[in-house]
Amino acid sequence: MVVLANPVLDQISLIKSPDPGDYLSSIPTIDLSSSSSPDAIVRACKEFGFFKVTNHGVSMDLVEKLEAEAVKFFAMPQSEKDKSGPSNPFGYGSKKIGMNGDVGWLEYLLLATSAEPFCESSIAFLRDRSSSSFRSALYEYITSMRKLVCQMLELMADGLQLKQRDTLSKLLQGNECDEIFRLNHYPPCPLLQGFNCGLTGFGEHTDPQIISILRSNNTSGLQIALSDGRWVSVPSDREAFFINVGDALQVLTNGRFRSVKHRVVANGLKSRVSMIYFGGPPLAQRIAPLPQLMEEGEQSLYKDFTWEEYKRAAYKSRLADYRLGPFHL
Ligand code: GA4
Repeated sequence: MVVLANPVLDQISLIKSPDPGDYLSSIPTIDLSSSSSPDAIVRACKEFGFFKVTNHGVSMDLVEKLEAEAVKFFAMPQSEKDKSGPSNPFGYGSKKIGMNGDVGWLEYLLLATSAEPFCESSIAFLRDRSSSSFRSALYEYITSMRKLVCQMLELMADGLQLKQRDTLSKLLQGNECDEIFRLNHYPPCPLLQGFNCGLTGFGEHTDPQIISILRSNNTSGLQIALSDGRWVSVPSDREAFFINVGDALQVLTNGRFRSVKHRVVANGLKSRVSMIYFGGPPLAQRIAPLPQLMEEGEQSLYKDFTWEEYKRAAYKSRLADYRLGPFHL
């Protein structure tokens, strides 16, 4: 057993470093400019619940602008960042994830972004006059994520041969949507040097929402679980976006799409910064398999529930729990 003599690290579990062969070499890549993407997207959602998109049309200048703002935020003195915390569940948080005892080697800013303007937020940093460049970069970024999410959900609907292209995308439209944005900073952990292991940055979990869009700097760390349970590392790509199918989309497709289990391993040497957009429906939205998808005689695998019911249950769970378990029929 590896023992790292540091009380801060006591509660955070170690993860064995991947062998070179454990890198996901053929990560499903969806070229949004290609006409074959509806089929490819559906295949990736069924097999992995995960893929990356290229030619997405989101300006790299915008991505870099927001990333630079995030780096500035995390570089502020601890006492300044603490003014926006502790996260409950929104705001600045460090090491504690959620409210049920999960910990990881990271600090983060978790924001509910459906309610604008951001300067009216309850989070001190977002209200601050000096954060206007952060707010405008955030606003622009969120606007492009909404567009991208819509484009992808329409491609999924095409690939699933749904008559109405907006069957899925309309679930994420309007002010009532439950949209969350997360900035994560995984600082390097020099104590790990020389050990063949990494520290849990963000422990294994599935995302509760419909879909998530992740972008990270050029630092590896993201791992996904394949359907046989094997963990593989995802090579970083700062120009692409990585997409996760969430629990709600697994239910909407009656289990055809797979909500992907993923985790982040912190790096010994390099800082990792990621920005994640989570698309959730309005709280009152009923989450149930789409009738248009069901084949003759096919039964729903899940009990009927609303997004609000699922979210409430999710916030009572531990990160690694199988949250859909209690909703299975
Ligand atoms: C996982 C996906 C998103 O990051 C998140 C997380 C949320 C939180 O950090 O507050 C949760 C986690 C996530 C699922 C179970 C609960 C809630 C932490 C936790 C232990 C913002 C989300 O929506 O669900």
